[in-house]
Amino acid sequence: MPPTPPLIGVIGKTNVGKSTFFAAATLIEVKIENRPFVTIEPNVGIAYVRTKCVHTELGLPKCDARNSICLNGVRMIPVKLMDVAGLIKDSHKGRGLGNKFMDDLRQADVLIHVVDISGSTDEEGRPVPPGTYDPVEEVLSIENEVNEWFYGIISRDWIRFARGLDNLPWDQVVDALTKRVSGLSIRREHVVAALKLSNLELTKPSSWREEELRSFVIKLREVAKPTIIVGNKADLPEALDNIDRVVKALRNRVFIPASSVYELALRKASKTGLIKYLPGDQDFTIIDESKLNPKQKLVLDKIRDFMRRFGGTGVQQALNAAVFEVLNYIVVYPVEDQHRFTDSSGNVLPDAYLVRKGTTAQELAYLIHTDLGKGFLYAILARENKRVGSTYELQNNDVVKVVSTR
Ligand SMILES: Nc1nc2c(ncn2[C@@H]2O[C@H](COP(=O)(O)OP(=O)(O)O)[C@@H](O)[C@H]2O)c(=O)[nH]1
Ligand SMILES: [Mg+2]
Repeated sequence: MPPTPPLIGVIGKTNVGKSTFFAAATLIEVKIENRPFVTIEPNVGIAYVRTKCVHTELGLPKCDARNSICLNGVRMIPVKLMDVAGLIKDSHKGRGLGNKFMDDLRQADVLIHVVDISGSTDEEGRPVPPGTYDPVEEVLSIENEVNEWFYGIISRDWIRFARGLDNLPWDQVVDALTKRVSGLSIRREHVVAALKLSNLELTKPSSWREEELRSFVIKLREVAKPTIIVGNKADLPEALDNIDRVVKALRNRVFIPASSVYELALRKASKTGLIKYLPGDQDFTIIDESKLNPKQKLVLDKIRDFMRRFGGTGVQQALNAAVFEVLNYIVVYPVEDQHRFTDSSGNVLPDAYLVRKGTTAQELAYLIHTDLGKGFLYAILARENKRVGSTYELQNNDVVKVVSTR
């Protein structure tokens, strides 16, 4: 089975622009024919990460993208995006929303935390004059909410659970912990990392004090649901000071200033043919000046100023950062014919797979087809025309043919 695309959860306070971000990120002019997955829930949509299509590097005039889209050499690869119900302070205590929040959140691989960088929504998510509310406070208090949700779930009936582990060897302790959190899409490697980060390796869970359990839960949340921060509404003048402050206060975090309304406007204008713009471009071109009314011109000028300052609107940059920087995914292109870079029907580079860094040639073979994985002999890197074995770790933009007994 082809790789499951990563699921990005958009979280944040009410009224910060989550739905606008979601609408912008999921609006694209070309639809994929052969959809790798369907939308099952209303708040889940398809967004795309942007990469340079490898066909340009290979000197080919074009490709026949099938599981993704190639627009003038820009390969847009689908990912799932979820607009998670809004959080406010203390919502883990049952204020505002029920368990829907956690039901959504547990499925996510990575989180985009949208904050109102203009400071125009208070801690309850009510509109206030820009510059009133402190976005640093917002980041910390909402993350604390998420941590409290996790703590609430994991700590339930903890003492009895922990005592049951007392006589088990360490490996089985880790297995039991993994099982306990598996409903939150947390994997064994996350548990192992969190135990290490909280200095609780080889200790008896029944001996942990509350603060140790808390520390474990927070580290677990950090590694299993890594989070980038999007400073939305960066188009408002009050945002500038706040951006500096957030960057200073949260130095080691991935932070991207953005304007979701600008990105939405650009994608709409591109769809109706007013401008030429691909998501993530640093600029756009007006197709026919005479078709624009004065108001549209003014808006586009403002958007252009913003993009010059920030290198884009920030929306596509955030999606890319979540998948490539935080989750460490790479792109690989499976082919059948390593000389023509095609599948068996002659389509050039039809599929671009998003896989975790560290994925091996044989694991890729399994993703293409179970039989291909079982009968794996070797793989050929098409660009280098080089043979590699089953444990070869794939590199970004590898074009790979698998040779198998089946
Ligand atoms: N200035 C500005 N306003 C925005 C931006 N994104 C969203 N908004 C506005 O913020 C309000 C709340 O947006 P919405 O997407 O519904 O927020 P949600 O409650 O987090 O889903 C709406 O009035 C949006 O038009 C942005 O990038 N810039
Ligand atoms: Mg919303």
